[in-house]
Amino acid sequence: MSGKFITLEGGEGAGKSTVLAAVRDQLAQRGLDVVVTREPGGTPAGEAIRRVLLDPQLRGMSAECELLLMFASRAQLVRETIQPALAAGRWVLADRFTDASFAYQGGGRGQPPARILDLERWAAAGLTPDLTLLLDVPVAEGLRRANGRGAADRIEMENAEFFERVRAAYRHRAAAQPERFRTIDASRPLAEVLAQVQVVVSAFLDQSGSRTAGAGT
Ligand code: Z5A
Repeated sequence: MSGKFITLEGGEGAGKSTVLAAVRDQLAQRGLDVVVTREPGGTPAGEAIRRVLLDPQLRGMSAECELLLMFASRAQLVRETIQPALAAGRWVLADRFTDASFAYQGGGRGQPPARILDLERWAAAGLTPDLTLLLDVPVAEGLRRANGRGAADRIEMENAEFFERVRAAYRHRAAAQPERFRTIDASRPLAEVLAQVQVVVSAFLDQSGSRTAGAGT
């Protein structure tokens, strides 16, 4: 079976970190060689960029600067980690990817989608996930969960209206690309969320296996 690229997306407190661990285990149980990564970050350069992006002291950062830094991190991750892994037949599981830029910098900050698309083609080498799990949770519930953690980072300091725009952009994107997105109702109890994710990933694995076998690779 050739390598595939799976991403997890969602707003604040949607449960990505929790679900990511379960998906990683599910892939590993199928004997797949899995590379787990995250954005922004995932490489030494990307993690340095992440520290700048999330630094609460840098609240004056412009939307343009933020967008370019997100793609600077992504450009490095694609070339240093994702493309080599996929070329070697490994599977890549990422906590966020370009859909987050369409949601946060596009929906949240109002950056034009066409600009983000240009960056996706250039900086992210046009790489698109094979499967994206969107963990969808009402903003108030997500913020309630996230507030249980430590001090807010620069982006977490945004108001509820910002996160409503982010959520709307994610949902709009998922509706426009149903072949790639699977939307999970992440407001349900964790056990139910994990069960639904497992079914979705199983179906994807079965489909990927049969497609690969059919292609004779
Ligand atoms: N960002 C961007 O703007 N543009 C981009 O292109 C990219 C990113 C790539 C860092 O992302 C920030 O960068 C992020 C988007 C922006 N900013 N914000 N805001 P990140 O993914 O590293 O950080 P995050 O979004 O802040 O992740 P998170 O808040 O940690 O969310 P999570 O991983 O989805 O949540 P969690 O830690 O798994 O769960 C949160 C809590 O809820 C925890 O206590 C869980 O036990 C609990 N939980 C989880 N699921 C449930 C259910 N179903 N019921 C009850 N409780 C639950």
